[in-house]
Order: sequence, then structure tokens, then C-alpha cells
Amino acid sequence: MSRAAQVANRALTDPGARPGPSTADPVWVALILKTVMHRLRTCAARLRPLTSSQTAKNLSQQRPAATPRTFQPVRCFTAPVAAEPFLNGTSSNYVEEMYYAWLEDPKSVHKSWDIFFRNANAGAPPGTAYQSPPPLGVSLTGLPPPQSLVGAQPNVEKLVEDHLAVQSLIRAYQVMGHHNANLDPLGISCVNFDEAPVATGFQHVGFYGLEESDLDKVFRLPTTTFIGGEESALPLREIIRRLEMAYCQHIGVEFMFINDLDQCQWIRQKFERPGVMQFSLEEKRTLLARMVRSTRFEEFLQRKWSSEKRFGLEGCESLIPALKTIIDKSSENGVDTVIMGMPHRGRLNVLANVIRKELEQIFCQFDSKLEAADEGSGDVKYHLGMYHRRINRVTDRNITLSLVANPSHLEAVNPVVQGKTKAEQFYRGDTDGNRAMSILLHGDAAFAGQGIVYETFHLSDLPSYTTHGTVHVVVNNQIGFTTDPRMARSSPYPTDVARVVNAPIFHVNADDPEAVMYVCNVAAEWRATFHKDVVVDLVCYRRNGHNEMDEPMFTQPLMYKQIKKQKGVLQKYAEKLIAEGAVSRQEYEEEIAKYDKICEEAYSRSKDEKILHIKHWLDSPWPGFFTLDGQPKSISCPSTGLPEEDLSHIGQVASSVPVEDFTIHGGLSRILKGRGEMIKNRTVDWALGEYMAFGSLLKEGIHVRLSGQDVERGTFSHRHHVLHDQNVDKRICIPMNHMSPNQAPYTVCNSSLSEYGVLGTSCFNLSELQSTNDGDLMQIFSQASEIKIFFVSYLYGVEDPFRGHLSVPLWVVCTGFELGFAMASPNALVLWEAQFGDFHNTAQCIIDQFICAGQAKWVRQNGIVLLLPHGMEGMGPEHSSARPERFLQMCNDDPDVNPKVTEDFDVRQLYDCNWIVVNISNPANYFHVIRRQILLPFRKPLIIFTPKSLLRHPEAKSNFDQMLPGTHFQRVIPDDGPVTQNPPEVKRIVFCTGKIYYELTRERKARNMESSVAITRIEQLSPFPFDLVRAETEKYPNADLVWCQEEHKNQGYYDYVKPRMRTTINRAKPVWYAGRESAAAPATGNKKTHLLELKRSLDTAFNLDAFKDHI
Ligand SMILES: Cc1ncc(C[n+]2csc(CCOP(=O)(O)OP(=O)(O)O)c2C)c(N)n1
Repeated sequence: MSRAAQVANRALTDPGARPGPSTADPVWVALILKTVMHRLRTCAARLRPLTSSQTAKNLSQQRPAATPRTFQPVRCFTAPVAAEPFLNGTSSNYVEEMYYAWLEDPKSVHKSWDIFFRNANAGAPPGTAYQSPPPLGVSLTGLPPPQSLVGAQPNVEKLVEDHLAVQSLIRAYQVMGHHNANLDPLGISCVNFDEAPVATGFQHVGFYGLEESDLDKVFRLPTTTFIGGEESALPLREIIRRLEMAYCQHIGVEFMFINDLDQCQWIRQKFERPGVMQFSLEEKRTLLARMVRSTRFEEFLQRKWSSEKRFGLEGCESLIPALKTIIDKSSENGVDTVIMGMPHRGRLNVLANVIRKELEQIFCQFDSKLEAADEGSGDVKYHLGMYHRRINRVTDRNITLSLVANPSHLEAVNPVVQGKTKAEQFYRGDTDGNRAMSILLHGDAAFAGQGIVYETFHLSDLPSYTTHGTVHVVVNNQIGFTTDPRMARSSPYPTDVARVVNAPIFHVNADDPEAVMYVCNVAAEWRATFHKDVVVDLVCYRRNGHNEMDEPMFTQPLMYKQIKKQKGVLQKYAEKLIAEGAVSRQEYEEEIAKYDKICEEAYSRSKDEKILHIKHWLDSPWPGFFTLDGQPKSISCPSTGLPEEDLSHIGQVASSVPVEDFTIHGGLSRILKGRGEMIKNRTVDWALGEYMAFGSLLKEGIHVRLSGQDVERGTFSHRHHVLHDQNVDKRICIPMNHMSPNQAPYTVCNSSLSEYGVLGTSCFNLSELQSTNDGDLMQIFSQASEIKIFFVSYLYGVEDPFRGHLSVPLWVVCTGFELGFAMASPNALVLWEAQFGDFHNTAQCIIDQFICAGQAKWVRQNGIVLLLPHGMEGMGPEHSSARPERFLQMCNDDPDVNPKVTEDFDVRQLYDCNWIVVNISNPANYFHVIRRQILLPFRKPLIIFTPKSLLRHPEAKSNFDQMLPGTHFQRVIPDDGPVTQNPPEVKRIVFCTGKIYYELTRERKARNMESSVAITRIEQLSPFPFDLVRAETEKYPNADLVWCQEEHKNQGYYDYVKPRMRTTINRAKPVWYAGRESAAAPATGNKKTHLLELKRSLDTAFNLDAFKDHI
């Protein structure tokens, strides 16, 4: 930013700068002069006489809802306006304001202005239109009549300056009033604004150039404030009082950084209008009842299980009414599905009192004697999720609430919640998020500290990721475990991260439940109005230690001395309402007794539970996919092959531009032509294999969504799923959406540069959408023509509806939509591709916590596919390894158990595993594994190490014959060359996986060893194909066994494969290693070393004497 811009910016945003940056600053002076000249010119032009029609037109354009007034132009300015002493650069805006206000109603401006404008209109020469202002008093009436022009004392300059000072003061409150708000219930405030003091309040008027004597003068209010209500002018004393009420009580509003004026005005209106914070008797009583539930729930748990960890809500009990208010308001605005994510603090309370999980189900989680009914690890009670559809009592409308299960890793659930919400919206055609929304809860330390918060915020306005506004609620108890905020963050508030997306932040003292309710209402309305994120910062405290067993006095003695003295918020609020007469003490006590009884009864029922079912805690049931017992409908997988016509047809789409008048890049034309040639020759490369897989699933009604960095083109420029018109900006075409009129939509989206956030977002399972069924969808889509257009534009892909205009005739739109819809199924294929495989490690938490162990912990399946480009290509330590060893190390199959091979062994193995890991060497097998992912009767995550140089390798091509009906994914690809002619003569089997296969075959040929060494590819590493590997070893009884890999010995697959191969052959032979030595880095940065290492590996693999000394 230039120096001048910085100064201007400071002047605009920093009210503390008024009376102004130093005039000694030359940049400032230059800037002001420039502004003055411009404003004087425009001001002069505007003050010129207008015709009555011009006046009416200008007035209606410039001032809202003005009463038309006939203006008689009399005066003509001939002298420069600058001759008027008060017209300087900083006042011209204000003068304009006054002038237009005076035009509307002369009484609405101060008498001195009235006189000035009248005199000016009467033709007073420049410099003489002013008169000394009449004395200002409390009363505006009884002003003396206008003085004559002769002998007028131009004292207006001071008046204008005072008005400007008042404007600055008002702005100071709007920008920084929250610094002075009483937000901390403990009164020890952790927010330190020492370096940015705010001069507000009666005692600081001098800072703005005002005097105490000005307090009772009346000032006209600018249009950027609503404190006046119906009044357009107020005495300064009252202005300050109202600003204090709006900005410096229990609510601190941070919003002036938002760069949209309408949004700022909207917020000002919500907080400044006098009397906004008034609640009906019924609202107060409901609020009290909610506070009772929230407080008594924790007390009940404490009484019954005093030594159990539950991460109670004590100190922030108003969280429950806060969430309920957001939900009520959103329901009123049409939302019927709320997806929530939250950490440990108060989670059980939210489950009980917001989602309304049966209390007995919660209570029996505390019973350590109950056995688990489900397979897998299960999870602790404050991580489990929940899904519940019920009637919202306030609005009397249906609402589905789900709380997504999460790991301990704070904030990791955020993108998962967003992904699930996006899927809900997508499948219902809820294009603006009017029906489904997300609420995310945060702890203050985690919100400030975890980078995923920032990553998720940055998804909030991206077309393929937006959920059209999330309400964030921070339980800001001013401590993180034992760490003070001053050691935990560099920003004054924990919420500053939200400013990057212009989300307003409402800080509120959580000990004032009415203030909490008010900001929550505004937050929900904000989301409904602007479809943007908003943050509610509940400033509270934590009554106990981090958990109930923890001693907080060790580390925060003073804070906790204060907390011990602190009266509970329920008690304070109840006393307030009793004092007001809103509720009687007896009613209050009855409310408590009623809820305690509910808890006691549920507690008795919980004793009858004999077994714990994690299934009862599913956040996303999957209706119709499994049997009623939750089992797959079969343990088999049909052939994943396709008829030749389908392959040809998809190939044709992949090699053409399916819209007219669309000019593609010359290089791309050549690529498409090459694809056409391959199709004619019945062959496919990697890109075409992928096309065949996606295209066929789309034709079968499966929605496919591929996201990741630069996936539309493909990092290696091989994919080209989105074509760009070279002549028309932003005109694109997605041929995959031109497959057939009744296909499912294809979503391919370049993502933000985030792995954690984006992969997390993809981590939802589209098939789990609970609140949507086909009937619902049919109804929604058949009613909403604009949604049809939205959907069909997806189907036809002529213009992505998120990005451009539609160019399909309407009849095609409607037909396509209906057919496409009729073909839709609850299943979807969701793929995330890393730019290079190693970048997945920045998403490690999502991989470890959700993908690897999600089913074991939360009995929920997930079919996500990870595409991880991998391979040693001499590119250095980065960009080479997708770290297969890590994925393999987390597989749950036992290396020492030789499994019994049954008829359905291959599918059963898949059913039992936690994820599938493959490294595929040809396009046909890639095609099959992708299709198998959907044709299986259950879902498992699939990790694919994808190639780089193989994308264009002349030998890494497949034939249509490998993809026809009856063909399957090949878990192992045996050698079908000369070795098969005389197997007993074969001296060695080299087992390998992935790209090195091509290096091995080339080397074997060069060494003329094609009859003596068999090369077997293990394409599915995990679950390990024990049966097929055994068959291979049995085929060549005299061969020794070698595992060859291009990765270093301590990396790659060796440690996973070796013990399993040994188990397969009952440890009858050793399994030798040929490959790079152990190393710290995944690959060398030196090309020569790279080639040398490869040569050594191949030498070892083909040296039949290499291991003689080892025996
Ligand atoms: C990513 C991550 N790092 C560390 C932890 C360990 N941990 C659990 S709770 C906690 C403090 C969280 O403080 P805050 O976010 O303010 O929430 P509070 O417990 O105060 O409600 C920490 C550090 C964790 N769960 N997740």
C-alpha cells in the first residue's frame, strides 16, 4: 500500500486520528489538498441552483425516502465557493449533508445552517451568507428570528468543526467501542488494548476538539448512525449515552472492517436503534427455562458421576440458549437442517438439550460395566455424534439436527461439517443455503491457534465449497487447558481470524443471557440475509479445571479465586427476572424441580440398558443402503467391465468438444485428436481410463465429485476435464457432463491451496445424506424451475452454473433434469487429488483421525478416494513419495495370520479392512478399481498411488479387451510372458508394485532373462492378496523370492509386504530385497545419484547370485 493510501486509510478507519494526522506530514497535506480541491469542485457544482425537476430527481436518488419539496432556485454562485471560510476539505461532505437535509426540511438542520442556506439562496455574496449561530441550549425551540445579513458574524467554522468532531466520535464508537465494552464476566479482561486506547465517554470529548460545554448542544446525526431512532438531531450528551448503550455494555460489535457499506449499515441498525434489546415476557421465560436445563444438566452429572471427565459447561451455561436461539431464528427463516461441529466443552449438554438425545443414552455412557455391542474401537462419549429429526417448538416446523462425531484434534471437524452441509445443499438444489446450514463451535485457544480454522474460513466463499454462511460460536472461557491467552495468541481477541473473510464478530458477556440471545438472533439473521459467515464470541469463564478432575489453582490462582466468588449465571438471571416480576420464585423453583425429575427418571431408565450401541450415536444414518441390521446386502461385487459401445462412446466424448463455436487451445486439439486415435485403436492411456471410469458411473447415475489443487486440468496436464474457450473469457465446457441426457452431474473443482481443509471437506460421504430422500428431491426439483436449470446446467456442463451463463435450450434443460434426476441414486464417488502425493501430510489429521479410523470409532463408513501422485522420477526429496509406508502401516490386516480363503475371499477381505491401498500400473486396472469402489455393497476409503511419468509412458496403456464385461480389477498381475512356458525353470520371482515394473521389464529384456525371471505386480497392497501371491509362488516352485521397489528400504512397501509374503509361504523361503538403501529423505536431489541408485536396484534384482552369501 502506498504511503498516501496508508494515510488515507488510517484517516478513514481510525477515529483516533481526528482531529487529524499532523498537518506537518507532507503526504497527509498533499492528500488533503487533493481531496479538498475535488470536494470543493463537486460541492460547488452541487450547490449551484437546480431546476425543480433536477432537484426532485437528485433528491430521490441521493436521500432515502425524502419528502419532495419544491425548491425555488434564486441564487447563482459566481464567486469561487472556497471563498466561504468554513468550506474546507474535511467539511464539504458535511455541508452537502446539511444542504440536502435543509432542502428536505429546513427545520431538520441547525438554525445557523438554515440561515446560511436562506441567505445563500437570497443571493448573499460569498463570505456574507453566514451569521453567528444562535445560542444552543437544551431546547431547540424559541430560536431568535434569522439575523440580517448586514453585520453577520461568521462563527460557522466552529460549528462545522464541532459537527465533524461529533461524527468522529460516533465513528470511534462504531470502530472501537467494543474495546470499552464490559465483556468479561470476571472483570479481569484478558483483552489488552493498551496500545490502542479509545477515547470515548463524556470525559474524553476534548480528544475530539469538543468541550464539556458542548455536551448540551444539539448536533445533527449523520446517516451512518441509527442512534437517533426517529430523531435526526440530539444533544451531545444523549448521543454519547446512546452510543455507550449500543457499543459499550455487554455486547462488543466488531464490524467496521467489513468492506460492504450495506452490511455495515445493517449491523449499525441492529445495535444502535434505541430499544432493540427488548424482550417479551414469553421470551424471557423461555430463556430462563433453557438456562435451567443447561445448568441443572451439568449439576446432575456432577452429582451422579463426580469423578468422571465430562468437560462440563459450567461458566458458559448460556451456550445452550445461544444455540437454541440461532436454530429457532434460522428455522423461522426456512432452514430445516442444521449440521453442527463442536469440541469437548459442553458437548454432552448440547447433545441433551439442543439435539435432544435421549438422556438415558447419555447416562449409560457413564456406566463402565456396559459392554460394547459394535465392532471397532468405539469412542469416548464426548466425541460421539448424533442425528435427530424433530419439531422445533418455537416455530412448529420440522428440523433435522446433527452433530458430527469428531476426534480429539480440535477444529479438525470444521471442514468435515462444511463438506456434509455442502452435500446436503447440493442434493436438495438448495443453491443459496436457505434450507441447510452449519453451525461450528470453538474453544478460544483452539480457534486462535489451529490453522484449519483459517483454511476453513477461506473455503467459505468459493463456489464449489461455500455453504452460504456458517454461524461460529466461540466458547471463550479465556483459558486453554492451563495456558493464558497472552501466551496462546498474538491477537487481542481469539476471533480475529474471522476478519479475513469480513465476518462480523459479536463479542458478548455470557453472564448476560439476554445479550447473548440478542446477538444470536442477529447472527442468524445476518446469515439469512447475507449468506456469509458470522462469529458469536461468548466471553465466559471455566468454573472447574480443564476437566472435572483438574486443579486450576496450580496455574491460574487469581483467576480462580475470582471464579470461586462468581455467582452462577442462572442464579443471577433468575434473580433479575424475579425482581422484574417476569417470573415468581415459586415458578422458577418448579422449573428446576421439573427438569431434575426428568433427569432422575432418565437415570433410572439408563439402569435397564444392558449393552452400549455406538450405532445409536450415528451422525449420518444411511437409509436403504444396508439391510435393517446394518449389514451389506451381499458380499460380492459384479464385473466392473463395460460393453465396447460404452467404452467407445465415452472415449468419443473425451476426445471431442461437445459444444458449438467453442475454440480450444491448439495444444489441446492435438491431445483430443490423440485420444480419438487411441479410441479407434481400442486403447486407453491413464487419462482415458479415468474418463471411462467416471463417465460410466455418471451414466449409471452416480454423482462424481473430484476436487483438489488444479484437478480440472490435472497437475501433469493430462486430464483436461474443463475446456476453456480461447476467445471468450470464462467460457468453459465440461465434456464429462455431455455424456448422456440422463446422467448424474459431474463436479470437478480446483480447490484452494489447502490440503487439510479441502480433504476434510471431501471427507463427508454423500451417500450418508440423511434428511434427503428421493421423494423429497423429486418434489423440490419438480417445483423449482430455477433449480432445474441449475441441475441441468450441471448435467450439460455447457456452463457451470456456479460460474457462468447457461446456453442450453430450455426443453433440453427440463428433459435433461427430469431424466437426470430419475437416474439419481444416493451414491456418489468423491475423490480428492493431492497436487503431489507428499502434500497429503498437511492433511494428516484428516487421514489418521477420520479416514483411517472413522469406521472403527464411529461405525460410519466412508468411500472417499485419495489420488496421490507418487514415484521416484529424479525430482528430489519433495514431489516424489506419497509415503506408502504410512498408509500401509495403518492397515488393520494381521501380517502373521494366513487367512482362510473362501469363495468370497476378495470381497470379504475388503469388508473387513479399514481402507484399501493400491498402486496401479495400467489404465484398465485404474478404471476397474474406481468402478469397484461404487459397485461394492459397502464403502471403504481407497488410497491410490497414481503415476506421473506413466501418464504418458507408451507401454502403460491398456486395451479395450481388459475393460469389457466379465473383467475385474486385478489385485495381482501375474507375468504372462515366456516364464509361463516352463515355470520350473524360473529362477526368481521379482514381486513389485507400480512404476518400477516398467523399469524391471526393460532391464530383464536387456539382460535376456525373460524365461528365467518372472515379474509379478501386486496392484492391491492392502488388504494383502494372500491367495494370489501364494498361487504365484506355487507356480514357480524353484524360484527365489525378491521384493523390488524404487523407494528406500525403510520406506515404500517392503516392511508391509515382507512379513505377509512370508506368512503366505509358511516362511518356507526368505524374501530378498532389491532397492534403495534406508535413508532419511524420500529421494535424492541429484539426478545422477538417482539413476545410479536405480541401476543398483535393478542389478540386484537380476543378479541371481546376489543373495547367495546371505543364506
Ligand atoms: C489439535 C489439538 N491439540 C491439542 C489438544 C489438547 N487439548 C485438549 S483441550 C485443550 C485446550 C483447549 O482450549 P480451548 O480451545 O480454549 O477450549 P476449552 O477447553 O477451554 O473449552 C488442548 C490444548 C487437542 N485436543 N487438539
